Amino acid sequence: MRIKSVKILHCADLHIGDHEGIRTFETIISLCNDEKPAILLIAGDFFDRINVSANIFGTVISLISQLPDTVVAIAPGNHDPFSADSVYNIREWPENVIIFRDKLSSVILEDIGVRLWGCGFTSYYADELWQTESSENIESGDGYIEICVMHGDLAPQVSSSPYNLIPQEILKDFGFDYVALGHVHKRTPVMKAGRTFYSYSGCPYARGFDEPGDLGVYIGEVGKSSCELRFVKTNSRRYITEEIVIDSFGSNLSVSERIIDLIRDKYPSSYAVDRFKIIVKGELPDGNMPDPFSVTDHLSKVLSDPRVEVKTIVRPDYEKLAGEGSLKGLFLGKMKARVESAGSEEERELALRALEYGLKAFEGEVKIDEDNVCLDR
Ligand SMILES: [Mn+2]
Repeated sequence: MRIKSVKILHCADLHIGDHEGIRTFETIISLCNDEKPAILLIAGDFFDRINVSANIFGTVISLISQLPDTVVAIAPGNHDPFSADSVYNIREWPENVIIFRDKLSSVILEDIGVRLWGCGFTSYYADELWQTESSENIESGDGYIEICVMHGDLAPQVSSSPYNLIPQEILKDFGFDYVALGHVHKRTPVMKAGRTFYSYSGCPYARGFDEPGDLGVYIGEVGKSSCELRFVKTNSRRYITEEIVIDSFGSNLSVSERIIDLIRDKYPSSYAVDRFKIIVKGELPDGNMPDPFSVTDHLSKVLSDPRVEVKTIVRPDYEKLAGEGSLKGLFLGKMKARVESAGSEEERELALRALEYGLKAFEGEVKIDEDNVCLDR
């Protein structure tokens, strides 16, 4: 029997635990309804934790039941290990769902010519799950398309990890055609080692500003030594960090209006749904600094739950400061030279910041956490 290729959808790290995770899984299921992959690969951290409410589990099962003809293969991760008390063990799953557990094992999907491999965390940490129970040779030459799903850290990107550290050799030498990986939330391109294609699909929606840009899943055809996958976006909103540099400060309202103009210009069709973190920078005369709370309030009228960080620097008035006491004057002279001889923007910023704190120290104003000017709420 020879089947040329099989259509798959590879997703990972949904961390289902709230509405946003469920909503994203709905999007993935509706993609499956349109695209009709033979296998839906879920490469771990499907749930955010092992305790899943009956309500969430019921919703997940009713979504999966929309795909009776799709094999749903789950490789539990470090957030949702297949432990005795996990949702994988204590609940009833539909027949088309395969849940891998412990070391690498395989099932043959005769109809579609696939030997499906997978392993699964059984506790929060795992070692060498990629090893097979038996020392069977994976590439047995019988013509099946060898697809593997697993959760873990990939060497040599990391050199040690308590999360199923996967050596490069298993990608190169095990004879898989495609390895669907989960755990790393940042998507990688589809890469190749030896004759094996592999990728991290990344998390399919953002949960914070450390997960910027468009996020989604991989869909396409995998065959013997062939792999045609494309990225499909599934997130409804992006997390975007923007910097704005100001050189004068009139009022909180005017700064806010400048920010809103910038955002509307740059993201005309999505600014109302995307989430923004705005970093306000620039050199301003002493005593002139936007108030992050006030700016946030203004922005909230247009943006959804914006965050504002004010990182402006005091522009020193050397002339005004020149007549100060001797020690302070000495400090001022030295720091002025530092600022003026700075070789880069970063160095200049650092010198100005040091000058600002130094002058405050003379006034007895420096407190612990002085640089914590971020408004994070
Ligand atoms: Mn993980």
